[in-house]
Amino acid sequence: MQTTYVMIKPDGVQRGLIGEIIGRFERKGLQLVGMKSIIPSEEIAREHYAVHSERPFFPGLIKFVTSGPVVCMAWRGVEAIKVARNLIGSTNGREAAPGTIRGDFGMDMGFNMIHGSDAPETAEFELNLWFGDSLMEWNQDSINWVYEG
Ligand code: D4T
Repeated sequence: MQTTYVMIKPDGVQRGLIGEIIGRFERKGLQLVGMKSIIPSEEIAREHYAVHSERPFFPGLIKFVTSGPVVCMAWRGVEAIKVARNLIGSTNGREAAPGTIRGDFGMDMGFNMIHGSDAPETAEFELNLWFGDSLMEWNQDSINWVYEG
C-alpha cells in the first residue's frame, strides 16, 4: 500500500468543487487516512513548492496557494500515487484528458484546482509537511470488495 498527499487548492475550494473532487477519490476505492482544511501559511507553501523556488511563476504560485482555504488529504491504496495522478490529469486543464479532474473542470495551468504527490519520496515529504504524524490508521471493511486477493 502507498499513501499519497492530495490537496484541493484555493481555486477548487472557491469554485465549490470540494465534494465533487473528494467523491472521485472515494468512489475509486482509495482509503482516506487524513483530511483537514486550512489557509496555508507562506512558510508551509514555500516548503511545499521549494522545488520550484527558482521558477518565474513561483511568487504567483505562493500568493495563490496562500490566498484562501485548501483541503489537505491523505489517500491510501495500491499504487495510490499513480492512481491519484491519473484521477487528477495533466497540469494544464486545457490539455488534460476528459474524465480527469483537471480535464473536466480546468481551463488553466496555474488554476488547476488540485495537487497530488508525484513520487514516493515527494509523498513522504509532503505528508510529513502537512500532517506530521497525525494520519489515521483504521480498517475499512469495504476494502475486501475493492481488491480481489
Ligand atoms: P502540482 O505540483 O500542483 O500537483 O502540479 P503538477 O505536478 O501537475 O505540476 P508542477 O509540479 O509542474 O507545477 C506545480 C504548480 O505550479 C503551477 N505552474 C506550473 C504554473 O503556474 N506555471 C507553470 O508554468 C508551471 C509548470 C501549476 C502547478
